[in-house]
Amino acid sequence: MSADHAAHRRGRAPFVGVPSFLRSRLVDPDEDFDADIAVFGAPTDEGSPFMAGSRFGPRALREHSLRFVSGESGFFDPNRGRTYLEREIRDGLIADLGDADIVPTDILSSFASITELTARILAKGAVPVVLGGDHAISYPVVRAYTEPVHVVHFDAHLDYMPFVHGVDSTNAHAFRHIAHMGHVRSLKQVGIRSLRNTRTMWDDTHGDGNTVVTMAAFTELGPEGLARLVPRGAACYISLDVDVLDMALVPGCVSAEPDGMSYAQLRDTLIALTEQARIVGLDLVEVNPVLDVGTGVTAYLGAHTVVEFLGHLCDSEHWRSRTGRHAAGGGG
Ligand SMILES: [Mn+2]
Repeated sequence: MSADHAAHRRGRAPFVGVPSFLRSRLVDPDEDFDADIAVFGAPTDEGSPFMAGSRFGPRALREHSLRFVSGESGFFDPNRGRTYLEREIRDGLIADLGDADIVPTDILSSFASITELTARILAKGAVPVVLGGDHAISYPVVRAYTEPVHVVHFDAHLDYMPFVHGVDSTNAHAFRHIAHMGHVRSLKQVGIRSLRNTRTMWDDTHGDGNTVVTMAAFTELGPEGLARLVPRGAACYISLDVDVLDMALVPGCVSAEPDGMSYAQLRDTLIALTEQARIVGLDLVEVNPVLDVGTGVTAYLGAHTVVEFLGHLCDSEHWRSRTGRHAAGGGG
């Protein structure tokens, strides 16, 4: 039987079967697991004061990730003439842990289960890859770390809203929490440009010693210059709001803004970070399938970003020395 036929027989068409991220093995987090990368969903949008719907993000991202699965192991990049994630997929080094428990109307309990699941993954020595959900979920993820981390936050917005009247858990508050965590060594906020960032947020994040790289500054700095803001070899957590990309690219993102990054700018910056730092986690948030267009391009682009990032992460020098695994080669 041809490989192609076998692939179809095993239900590999993207619209067939139960979707896990990249069709990786589904693992019950309550049971023992061994993986280098642990993907899970944080399907809550109760931190969205405007239009809800990003709770459906993890499911849509998983569905669109299936489009990168073929009868071959890994994905092939024609621009670079080589295959990525070949070994990771063939050897089952990526696991999908399903979703964190979400308790509707009880955001603090949902946050607690997101933190608990992240901590469990870190205890296993795996790198968490978290699919949002709105941007409020980054706070409970980052607080699960115990080692010192540098946080790189891609966004059009500072998400640095003051805590007023006890409101502190929306998607506009996460980075005020994160910046004040003892183990967070630095916070870089990249792609900032929205005219809805307030002067107060701007003054506060600068006052707290964070680095703000506006879109104009990013254009000057470039991907390598940005990556060099993180100390070489340091532990780095990346939080990625899809609205860092230009509005035209993300119709299914409620907070989309003009004058954002091109995909190539974001991709090259993510690659530069995998080469500069030791990546210890990633979240991708604010894909809202309810608002997306019929083709699901925003979910597709979100899945594309995570898949391509993981390909380069697993190919990086830091990753190879961490896992003791060497590049599979994959034809290049
Ligand atoms: Mn944003």
